[in-house]
Amino acid sequence: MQKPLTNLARRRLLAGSAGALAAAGMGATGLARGSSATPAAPSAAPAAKPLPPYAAWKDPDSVIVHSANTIETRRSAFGDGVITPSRELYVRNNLPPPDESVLDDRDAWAIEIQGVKQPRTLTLGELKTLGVETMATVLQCSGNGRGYFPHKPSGTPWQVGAAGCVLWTGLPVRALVEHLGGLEGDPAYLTGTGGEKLPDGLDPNTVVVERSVPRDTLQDAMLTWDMNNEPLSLAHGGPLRLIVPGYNGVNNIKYIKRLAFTADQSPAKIQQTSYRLAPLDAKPGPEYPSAWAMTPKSWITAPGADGAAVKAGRQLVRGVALGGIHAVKRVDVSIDGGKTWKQAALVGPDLGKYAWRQFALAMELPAGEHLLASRVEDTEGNVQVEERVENVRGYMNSSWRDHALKVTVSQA
Ligand SMILES: Nc1nc2c(c(=O)[nH]1)N[C@H]1C(S)=C(S)[C@@H](COP(=O)(O)O)O[C@H]1N2
Ligand SMILES: [Mo]
Repeated sequence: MQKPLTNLARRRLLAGSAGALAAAGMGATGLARGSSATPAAPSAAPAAKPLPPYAAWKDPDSVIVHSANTIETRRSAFGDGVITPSRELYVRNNLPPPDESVLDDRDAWAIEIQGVKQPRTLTLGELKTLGVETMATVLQCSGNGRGYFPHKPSGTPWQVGAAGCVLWTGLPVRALVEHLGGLEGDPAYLTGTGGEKLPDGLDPNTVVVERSVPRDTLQDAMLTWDMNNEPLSLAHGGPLRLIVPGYNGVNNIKYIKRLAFTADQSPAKIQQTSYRLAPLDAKPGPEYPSAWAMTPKSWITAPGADGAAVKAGRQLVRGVALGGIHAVKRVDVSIDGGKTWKQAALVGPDLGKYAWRQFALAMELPAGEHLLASRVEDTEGNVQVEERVENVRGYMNSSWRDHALKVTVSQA
């Protein structure tokens, strides 16, 4: 069956070379970034990168392929539903994923559990007999919004789309711990280890994806095997993935092969020096805060995202808002770059404090340029920050100013 052209695809066809720019991730979204962004010459526009084989099932119109291991959702793709469709969800791999064959017999996947009274290795098949729960969480890379840091940190220049709201089904970690007799002693951390094959000849600690988070996250953490009502794909960590709700993406270990309750944080580089919020002139190290809990953040998704045309008149200003580790309380919207604000309605079902909320507000938009911004407040009174917290690697950008959307409204 022929797929109807999405607005985006149609616009690209019409736009010609501008479409090629957009497809290469340098189009309207890049231009909307702010005054520092300069458009690339159309003649120099590289072709859109193809989706890598393990993610070939993603919707090419909804994503920006930065590299084989970094794929971002377009701002305009965050659409009507509260859950981000799997085919539109971003992908981030620090290492190439394991071989597709790990999905041949999912229930045979084994995970070692340590730091409990009865440490042992369990198969996914056994985990499935111990309990089940479904939960919605925001999955967001700590580098989401890095593209708005003026010092151009190394790493993928994500805009808004290294994030999504996802439904997970799996076993609550607290049920697993109970089943294994409880914690051994008083461990400070929960440490998860990824099951990728590590390159030969390197110290494993320099490459392994192993992250430690505070022990008490076990209360809400889950070992998941199903995402958005489908068996977990290889791209997103199948057969088995740790979800630490409210915590930055990197702590949500894919292909998890070991879950340990430990006295110390992992010695891996990804724990000790990467994902640390160090000042601009500093060398990141364990003395700086780790990219753990997410902070309140929201962004506008319509109208005018990715260069979509906007006509003067009544428009529904829409977006998504997350609280991090606390629920969203309210969202305010501005169409004048933050001079004046109006409270938006929270719409869609409330899927719990770790999910994001959609918001909408009908506004009269006159012709001309407008800077659309949104600002979320959580139930503890924490308000989304106006300015980014500068840090050398460009992590955790929650600035409402950086994420504001510049739209040019034409005469109706
Ligand atoms: N085993 C493993 N887990 C991992 C990673 C990885 O490279 N290997 N990347 C992390 C990072 S940095 C992020 S942002 C998320 C991305 O999840 P996604 O690809 O399902 O969107 O997974 C995290 N878990
Ligand atoms: Mo990430």
